[in-house]
Amino acid sequence: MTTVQEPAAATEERPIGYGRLKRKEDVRFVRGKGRYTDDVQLPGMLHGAILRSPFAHARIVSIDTSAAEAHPKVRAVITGKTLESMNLAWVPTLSLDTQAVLATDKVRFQGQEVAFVVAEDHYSARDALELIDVEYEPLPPVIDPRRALDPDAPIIRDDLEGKTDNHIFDWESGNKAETDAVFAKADVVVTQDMLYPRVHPAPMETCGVVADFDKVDGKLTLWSTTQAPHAHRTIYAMVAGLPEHKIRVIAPDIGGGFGNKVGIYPGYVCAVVGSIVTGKPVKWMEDRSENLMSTSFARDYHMHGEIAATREGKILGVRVKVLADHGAFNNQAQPTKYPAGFFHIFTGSYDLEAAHCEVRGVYTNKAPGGVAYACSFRVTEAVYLIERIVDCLAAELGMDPAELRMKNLLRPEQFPYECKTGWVYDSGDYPACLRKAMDIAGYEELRKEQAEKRARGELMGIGISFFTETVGAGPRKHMDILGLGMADGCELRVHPTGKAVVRLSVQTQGQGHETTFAQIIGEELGIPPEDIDVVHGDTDQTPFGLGTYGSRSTPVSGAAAAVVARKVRDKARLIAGAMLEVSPEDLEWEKGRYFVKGDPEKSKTIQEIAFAAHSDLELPDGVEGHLEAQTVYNPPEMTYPFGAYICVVDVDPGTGQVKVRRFIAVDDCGTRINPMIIEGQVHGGLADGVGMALMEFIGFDSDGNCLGGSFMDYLIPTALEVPAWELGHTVTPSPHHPIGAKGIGESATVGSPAAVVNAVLDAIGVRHADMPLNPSRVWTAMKYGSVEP
Ligand code: MCN
Ligand code: CUM
Repeated sequence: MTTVQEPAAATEERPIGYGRLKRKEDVRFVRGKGRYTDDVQLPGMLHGAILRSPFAHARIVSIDTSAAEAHPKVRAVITGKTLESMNLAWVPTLSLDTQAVLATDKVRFQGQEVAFVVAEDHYSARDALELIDVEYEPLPPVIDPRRALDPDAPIIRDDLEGKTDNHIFDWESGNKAETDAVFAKADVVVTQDMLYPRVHPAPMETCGVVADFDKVDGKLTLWSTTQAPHAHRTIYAMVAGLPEHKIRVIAPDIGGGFGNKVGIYPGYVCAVVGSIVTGKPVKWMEDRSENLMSTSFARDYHMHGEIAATREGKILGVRVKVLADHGAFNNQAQPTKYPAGFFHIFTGSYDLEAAHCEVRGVYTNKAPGGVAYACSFRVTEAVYLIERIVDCLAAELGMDPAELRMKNLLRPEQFPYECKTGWVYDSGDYPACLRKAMDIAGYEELRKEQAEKRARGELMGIGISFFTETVGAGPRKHMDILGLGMADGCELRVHPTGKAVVRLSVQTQGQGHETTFAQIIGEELGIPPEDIDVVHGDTDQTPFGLGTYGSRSTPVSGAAAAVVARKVRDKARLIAGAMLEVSPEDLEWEKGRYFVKGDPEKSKTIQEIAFAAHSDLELPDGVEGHLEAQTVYNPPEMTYPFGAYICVVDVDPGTGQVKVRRFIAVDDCGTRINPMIIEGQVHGGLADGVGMALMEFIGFDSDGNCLGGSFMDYLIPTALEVPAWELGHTVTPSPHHPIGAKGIGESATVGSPAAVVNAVLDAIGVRHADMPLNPSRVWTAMKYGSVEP
């Protein structure tokens, strides 16, 4: 079993006891004993497979399933027609659009779901797909979002009544008039177009489900790769018309989510229908290409940025126009009121006078989605935009990019700080954070080295980015998903012997919640973390809450855990008073026990109190037996982690190959619960950032064929492409979070791409080139000074 390391003395590094506790869940993972959706085997279980569209845009003339139905091992073939009869052919999306489960009229992206085969085994189901005869009439596709609103563009969503174009939404934030005024008086205005290309979270485990509908008691049980079991259950209930208590969603172990597992995919609905139709459990697991081609992508933002400043380098304002490619159905996952996610935090970490953004969303013949891949709801795009354009400004002014940032960073005394688009940043010391990163990097020395190398014709680059994140969605008054407020429940029960079980509404996909949530409870109650069982990922066993994404687990559910533990502690005080025959007010808490003020020998440990709570002890009036509590935590505000990143690259002048030589990351996520887990989160996110900056890209040819449909084409970083990370941290607790913690899960993915790109462009002396900066694109940029998207 896990051994608990001695809680070290409280330091800046370790305000929460137990610190670098090894992960409890790894006991099963490192032994191959994890239990994932695909490990679920049920008696009589059948297997589903999906027939997908080869075309990006085509009318369906006919579907002939007779040969597939005649296959000896096939039990059912489901098409859009079958679903229409159940009113399930179209379902609502997380963005209040509709999405086809199986295409009825048209296919609208390559890889769209057309038919679902249920067979006795996985291979027969796949074989039978080839027996389905679909006649398509190809239509011209819309691939380039910049052409989507042309008068002659084909209409993708002719299923929507009265729809005569491919427009989805227009959204704006900030003050246009004030921003224009600031630009009019500025000495310097720099303008830059940039694309944050379409990328994919590509979790190790693809998406899937096992659906088991029990006809006798009418209960549907789903084992599924979901980041939000409770939200999924409610959505299934609303869509399928089943009562919630007749639906159980179980998220077993999950092999990475990164936002890919927030939504409900057509395959899940088909598996449910397959189980209802056949009366047997049905498993559906997608393969790698299906995952890359059809499930939630990320980014795809075409951004036009403008920055205004004085000649001395004081930033005055930022103005942005974004064209957002949302694919064929608007199935972006974000709080309802925010069609561009939290992009409007694009003013970043700087103290400026005015800002304004306009975001326009359009349909194209591509897979739907839009918010995934450790994005903090589009903060990734926002950070990239501001950190790129600040570098463009530095180049224009002939200023060092670190100096320009230092000059404009928010100062500690400005917190809480309301930015020009309305976000209220809770806490931070930005200059100290950047200075720390520069010290670790040896920034001034690096610049000297770079100058020497330049003189010899060697290309070395140094890139900086400073980011502000907003995580912890969110205050109910500001945000909801499909009308569900974003609060999280938590229940804590201390057993008679002082062991405990805590039930969470969030769901880990690898972030280590079974460990860190036990640490939070342990810190509050003095019960060792190994004595605390963390239950999550099963709607029949956990309280309602909206799940894990947007790095909200620590800010919201982590707060709930601290609050519920404090409730238990308050109750334990009353019981300890009865045990010690003193008034509860005369007791003082010290981690793990109550003692009588002025008489520390007279005390009761939390374990003794737990036993007494279940014993024949005479309890004071109004105090029920047992030691347990529950809570629902509605965050008063978002939390604002931040960080300073510095990347050092060498570029081969002959081939354009980029080598990331060093990467320094100083993060501040407030109070740190488990520094080891935080470092793991940061390492992973930095690798993501290097991947996006240099390698990852989902492209399409002019017919809409997806060019990133396998790991041969969609390149993800390995240990070979990344350096040994150099991490540092500062600690600025959140003033409104019970333990001062902010989220960390997406910080590095959000903050790092700009540092890498800034470094490469610094090396080759080009103002801007779009990601991914692979050798051919870097080479082209070196030769021609820019490179087409
Ligand atoms: N933590 C901590 N101290 C803090 C903040 C966090 O010790 N001050 C710990 C937490 O206790 C938790 C982990 O760090 O164990 C991440 O916490 P948090 O920042 O709250 O993020 P979430 O748990 O909500 O995770 C979601 C986030 C998102 S949205 C994506 S995307 C992403 C990420 O996590 N997906 C991941 N990191 C991932 N890591 C893995 N291994 N797999 C994924 O799918
Ligand atoms: Cu936007 S990816 Mo994470 O929030 O699951």
